[in-house]
Amino acid sequence: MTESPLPGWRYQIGVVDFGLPGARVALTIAGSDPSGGAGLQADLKTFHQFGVYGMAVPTLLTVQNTCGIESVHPIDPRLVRAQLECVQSDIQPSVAKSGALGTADVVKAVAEWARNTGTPLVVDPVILGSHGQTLASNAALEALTRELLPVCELVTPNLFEAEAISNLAVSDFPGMRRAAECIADLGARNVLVTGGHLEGDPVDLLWSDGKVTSFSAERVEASSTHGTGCTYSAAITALLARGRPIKAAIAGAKRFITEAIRTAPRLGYGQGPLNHHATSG
Ligand code: PXL
Repeated sequence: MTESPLPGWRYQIGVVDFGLPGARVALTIAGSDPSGGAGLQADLKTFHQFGVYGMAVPTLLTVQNTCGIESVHPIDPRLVRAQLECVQSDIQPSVAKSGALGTADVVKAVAEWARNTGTPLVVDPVILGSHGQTLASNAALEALTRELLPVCELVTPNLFEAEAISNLAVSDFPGMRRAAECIADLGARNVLVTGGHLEGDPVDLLWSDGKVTSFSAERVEASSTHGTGCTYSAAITALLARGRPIKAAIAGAKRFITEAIRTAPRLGYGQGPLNHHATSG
C-alpha cells in the first residue's frame, strides 16, 4: 500500500483500494462514440460491468448516432501521449486496450507507451466504423502492423481487419487460421480472429503458441450490433485485468457478448447498441 499525494486516498499499483478487494484497473485508448454504443464509452461500461475500474484516453472524436458517423476528428498525438503519461504516473493499469487510433502518429505514441511501460495491451485493430467510415488511415494500419503488433499481448481482428493486416482472403475457418498465423509472424503474441461475419454460427479462432483454439456460440439474429468488436475486446481486457488466463478470458467474454447481443435494448433509429448490463459471470 502506498500513501498518495491526495489526502485520505491510498492506492496500490493496478489494484483499486476502495472496498472492492482485488478489483483491477483497465485503460482504454480509443475513439469516442457520443451515442455510447462503441468506442471508449462501450469499453468503460464493459469494464464496469466486470467490476474493473476503467480509465480512458481518447484518440479521436466522432460525431455520430446510431444512424451513422457524420465526421471523425483525430486528436493531436502529443495530447494522446501526454494523457497516457499523466494517468500512468498516477495509476498503473493492469491491462490496456486500444481501439480506433486514427492516425499513424497516434499509433506510434501508443506503441511507444506500451513498449516503455510494459503494460499488457489488447489491440482491437479498428479500421472502419459500423457504417463503413474510415477510423484508421492506411498509414495508421501500416504503423499498427509494424509497431503495435510486436508489443501487444493479444490482437482481435474481425474477418475484414484480418484480411487488411495479412493481405490474405479470409472468408472461412481455414482462411482465419492462415491469417492468424501470418499476423502472429508479424509479431503478435496471441491472435483472435473473430468470426461474427461468417456465414452460420460465429466461431472465433485463437492462434497462441502455434496452436489453434476455437470459441463458438449460436448465432443470435439481431439488428443491434453496433460496438460488438469494442465490447468483446473490452470484456476480454476486463477478464485479463481480473487475472484470468487468456483462454478463460476469451470464453467468458464470448458468453457476455452473445448475451449482450441477445438482450440488446431497442435504442435509436439506426443500428442500435448492445446491452452492456448483460450477465458477466
Ligand atoms: O466498432 C468500431 C468503432 C470503434 N470506435 C469508434 C466507433 C466504432 C464504430 O462505429 O465509432 C469510436
